[in-house]
Amino acid sequence: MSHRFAAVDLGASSGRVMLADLSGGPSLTEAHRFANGPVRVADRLHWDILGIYREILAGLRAAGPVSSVGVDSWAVDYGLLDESGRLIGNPVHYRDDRTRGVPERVAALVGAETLYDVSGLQVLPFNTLYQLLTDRLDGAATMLLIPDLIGYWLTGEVGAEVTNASTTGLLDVRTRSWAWPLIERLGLPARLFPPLRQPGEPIGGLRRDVAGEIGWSAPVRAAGSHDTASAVAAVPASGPAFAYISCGTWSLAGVELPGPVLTPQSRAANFTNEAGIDGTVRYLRNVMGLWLLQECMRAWPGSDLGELLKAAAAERPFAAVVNPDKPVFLPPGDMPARIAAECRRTGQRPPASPAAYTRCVLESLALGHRRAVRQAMELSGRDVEVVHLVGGGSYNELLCRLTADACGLPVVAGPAEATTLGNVLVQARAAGLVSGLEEMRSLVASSQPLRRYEPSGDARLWDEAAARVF
Ligand code: ADP
Ligand code: LRH
Repeated sequence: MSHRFAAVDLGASSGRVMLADLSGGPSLTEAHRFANGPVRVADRLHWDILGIYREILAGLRAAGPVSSVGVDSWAVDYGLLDESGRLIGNPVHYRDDRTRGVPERVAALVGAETLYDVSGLQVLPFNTLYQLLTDRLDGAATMLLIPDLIGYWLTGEVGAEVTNASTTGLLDVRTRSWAWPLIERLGLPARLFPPLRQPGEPIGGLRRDVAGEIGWSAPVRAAGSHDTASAVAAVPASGPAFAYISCGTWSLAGVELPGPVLTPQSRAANFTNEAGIDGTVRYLRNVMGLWLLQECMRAWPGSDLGELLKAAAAERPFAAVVNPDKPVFLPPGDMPARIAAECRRTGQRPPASPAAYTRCVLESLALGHRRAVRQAMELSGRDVEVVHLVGGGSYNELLCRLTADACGLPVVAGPAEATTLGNVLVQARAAGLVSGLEEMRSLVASSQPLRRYEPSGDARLWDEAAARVF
């Protein structure tokens, strides 16, 4: 058997097909990377799902033959299939505002406490259940989350991988099976929800037409198909005393636990209990993430990330900070204007240059990281000695340093491609090449470049800044 595995990793800002060689410590090659993002059509934001699929096929062709293929992507979004298995409509982007008012209506119908007790999920306006309640479901036979939809197109097999299913709001957090009584109470048709599959489970072989198009064939296996589940599986931690921040378009910040925390305090803090690999719970909160900077840069045509970060490092600290998690920052649009408005609203002078905005965004994110890590520790009782920051954000030295200072904890940055590593290591484990989570993590720690940032600076300045925004 070859030790080559392919990961299709679809992030909100870019998709990639990565090739991993596991004959030594995992070594990664990027077979193909392509831009991803929302497409507005009239009053609706979509994903360009067929364009994404075309790029996946191009990536698999470039990768060449492998032992197996795994697919992961961002959570919550889905495609609907009709009776004959054809896609109905074009999947809607989670930043679309079609669910406005729906979480409140559902809470009034079912009770916010009941909802949290069943699913353990934080309330985000785009959770799958809210989206489904706004959708036309009459002609729909099956709902497939994005990685399951791609898996279906590659193999012809339907199913719902459990880590991503846990972001729907319709999975029972205790039993990890579909929450049928809740589904019924919400009036959602049971036929929509396909059988669940576990990370590592075989999905099927590539369809003949797909194999013909890419020039080779291989089995497809379920990865931890929620990108964050794969990323957390590849955090290079040893022992349990760590927090993680999976930092890309979003920052997903929290701790890994053996079971859910469903207390009223946890619900009030809007912490989520998402399903991790091997029955673990990803106890975390969504922090708005580098979306803030991506969206600023869209408003500054020609800007260069490296230059902006260099200039931001020289800017005056704490000139202006915002709560990064304000819902006003969620949709696409003029981000600098929204940040300026938030600064004014909180009695601060808005940043005056792209470098100053960048500084503001990174300090604000560091504050969001600090709040999420501290609350995760408090609410779960878990001790944390180190924060692992993985994902594209781990390249951002200023953000890593600010996060260490804000949290008052060491930050170990990297790997940037943790999601891919988690995806392929779960496949490798299913093939018998790796034993379990612990070995997966130690393989990552010993093979990938990591940087450590010790906390420094005056902690009181962070306390003051936090008091300004939260
Ligand atoms: P996603 O999976 O959500 O698309 P990624 O994990 O790929 O996100 O992270 C993308 C982010 O990583 C970019 O928005 C950017 O801010 C950051 N990033 C990527 N490369 C670099 C780099 N060389 N230096 C600093 N930041 C980087
Ligand atoms: C990160 C992510 C996150 C979800 C969001 C919709 O890519 O999967 O975990 O909350 O996208």
